[in-house]
Amino acid sequence: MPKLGIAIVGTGMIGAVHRRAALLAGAEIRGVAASSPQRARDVAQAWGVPRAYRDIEDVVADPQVQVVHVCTPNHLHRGMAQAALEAGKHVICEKPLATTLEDAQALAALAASNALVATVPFVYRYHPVIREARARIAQGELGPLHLIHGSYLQDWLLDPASNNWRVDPALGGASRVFADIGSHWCDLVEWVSGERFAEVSAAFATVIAERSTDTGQSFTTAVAGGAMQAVASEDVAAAMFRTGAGTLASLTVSQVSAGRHNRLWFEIDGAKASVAFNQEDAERLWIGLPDQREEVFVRGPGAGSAEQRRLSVLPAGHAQGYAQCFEAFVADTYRAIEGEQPQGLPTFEDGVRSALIVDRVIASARTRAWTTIS
Ligand code: SOE
Repeated sequence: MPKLGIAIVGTGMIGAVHRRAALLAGAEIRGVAASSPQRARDVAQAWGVPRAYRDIEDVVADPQVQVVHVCTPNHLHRGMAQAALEAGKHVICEKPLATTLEDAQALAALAASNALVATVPFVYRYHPVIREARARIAQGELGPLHLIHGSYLQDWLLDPASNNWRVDPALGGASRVFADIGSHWCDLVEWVSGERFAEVSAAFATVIAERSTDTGQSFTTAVAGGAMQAVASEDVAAAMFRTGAGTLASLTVSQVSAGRHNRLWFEIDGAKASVAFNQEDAERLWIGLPDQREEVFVRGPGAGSAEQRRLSVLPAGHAQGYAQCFEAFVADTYRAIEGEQPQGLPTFEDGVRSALIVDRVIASARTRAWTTIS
């Protein structure tokens, strides 16, 4: 079978992650587009790919490209993804799918009407123990749910000398920490628990009032001693949710929590058992049981649910993590393009769901009131 031809638009940290996953999934990278034609030429040379596209029009005019990976700052997602879909290309678009609910809805409608595969990398769904947790909850092992709680904490913006395009609402959108990482937690917890948030009460805080004016190329950039500017997006957020089934949930999100690099954590407590997951220790699923008993399910190809075993590509003890999640997500997207129906593939519909939650979280934080989600 001929290789899928792909283009990567946006060549920062996440563009490089897409590149690696695409190559491992057997695609041929036809070319790249970047923040300037010169950067596109530099990256094309460094990556050894044939084309350095001028802009998105140049990308979508390439008949060899069947899939466009949109890895740009958030405010460009709508225009890039729309151009690709209108040209009949399949799309993987980074999250958040768009900076407004209306834009996300328009993209999902376009993908559906053109019958194209369009996916969003909610990649934490691809940790094998996440599949295990979902299977156990679906089989009723937890019983009716009592409580969902957790946090997603990072520290890469702790230093006021750190800045990034995500901090600027004109580039990242009206919410930063919630749209950037709270969105992952909500997608994951709704998908694992099988329950959907119906209402929310949220609050935002900006705890670092000023940051360096230098936004750098990478999300780890910190520039000491430079000029400072006011911050207009939230560093931390807290949200309470109630699901349609009536289960209460709470979430704390931060990008300024020292020592927490990428700690997405949740616990789901049911009448018969609890499960807990920590993305920084992603090989293990904690299972709490009555009578002071507890168990740990360890990732591996030999046990557990079919999806857990499918995604366990290494023997137990040979740690899998973020990179393998991304690889599995991209490979499943390409399988869907070939006509398969991989389980749990996050699509533009999930991107719309996420945009709806973010929209209602922002509304609740602004009005200081409980707000209906669906
Ligand atoms: C930065 O907060 C970031 O790279 C997010 O944008 C990703 O979605 C998350 O997976 C890791 O952290």
